[in-house]
Amino acid sequence: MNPYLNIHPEVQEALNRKAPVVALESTIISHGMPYPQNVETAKAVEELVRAYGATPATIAILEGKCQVGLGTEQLEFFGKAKDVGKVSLRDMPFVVSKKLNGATTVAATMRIASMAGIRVFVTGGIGGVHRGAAQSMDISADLTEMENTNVAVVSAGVKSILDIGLTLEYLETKGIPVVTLGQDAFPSFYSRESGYKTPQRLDTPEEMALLLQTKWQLGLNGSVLIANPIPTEREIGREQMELHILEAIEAADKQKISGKDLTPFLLKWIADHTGGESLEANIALIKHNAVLGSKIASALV
Ligand code: PSU
Ligand code: MN
Repeated sequence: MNPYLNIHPEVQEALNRKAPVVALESTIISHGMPYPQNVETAKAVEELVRAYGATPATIAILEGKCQVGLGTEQLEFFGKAKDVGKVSLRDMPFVVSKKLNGATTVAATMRIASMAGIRVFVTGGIGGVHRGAAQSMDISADLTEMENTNVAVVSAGVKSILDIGLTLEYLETKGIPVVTLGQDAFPSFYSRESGYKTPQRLDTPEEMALLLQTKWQLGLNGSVLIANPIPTEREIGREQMELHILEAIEAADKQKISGKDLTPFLLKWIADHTGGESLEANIALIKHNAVLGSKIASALV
C-alpha cells in the first residue's frame, strides 16, 4: 500500500470490482472557474459519470495525502479556498511533505490516477507549449507526463492560449497519439476547429478503448490525447476568441506574469473579458467530455 495515497471507499470498491472509474482534476475547480460555478460543475460532472455507468474520482492533495475521490464537503473546500496552490509534478514533494492542500493539474492528476490504477482521465483542456516558448521555454509538464504515464486524457483539444501547432509537434516527438472523435479537424477547446488537422480520427468510444488497450499491450507506455470537439451549439468562433487571447497575452506580458501563474492568469483574463459565454462553453464541454470518458472507461473494462 502506498502510504501517500488515500482512495475513497466508493472508488476503491469500483477498482476492486474492475468496474470503470474516471479520474477528474482539481486545478480546474480551484483555479479554472469562479465559485460557485466551479463546485456546481464538479458535482454535475460526477453525476454524469455515474449516469453513464462509471465511478468518478476527483483527485487533489489533502493534508499531504494524494486523495482519489473527494466527498461533497471536500469539493466545496477546493471550490472556495483562496489559498490552495496549483500542484504540478514539480510541486508534489513540497506539498505532500509539508502536509498541505493542493489542487492537482493534469500532470499531477494523471500520476496519482495511475498510482491508484485508474486508466481514464477527463478534463477540459491540457497544458502545452505556450506561444513564445522558443524564448520562454514554457512547456507544460502535462506533456512530459503524457509521455510516461498510462492514463488516457479526454479533453476538448488544446486551448489557443497555447501554440497549438508546436503542441502537436511536441506530442508527436514524445510518441503520444492524438485522436479526435468523429471529425478530421483538431479542436481548440472553445471551437471545433483549430486550423490544424487531427493526426488521427476515430468515430466511436469503443474504437478509442481498443486503441488504448492496443497501445498498452504493445508495451508503448504513455497517454493518448483524446480530443472531443465542443458541442456545436456552444461553440465560440476562433476569430472572436483570438482577439481576447491576444489581449490576455499582452496583459500577462505587461504584468510580467510567468511560470505556473501564466496559465491561470490567461484563463481568468479570458473568463473575465468574455463574460458568461466562455464559462457556459467551458461547463458544456467538460460535461460532454465526462460522457465520452465514461463510455471509454466502460468499454475498456
Ligand atoms: N488549460 C485549460 N484549463 C485548465 C488548465 C489548462 O484550458 O484548467 C489547467 C490544467 O489543470 C492544466 C494546467 O493541467 O492548467 C496547466 O498548467 P501549466 O500550463 O502551468 O502546466
Ligand atoms: Mn508553464
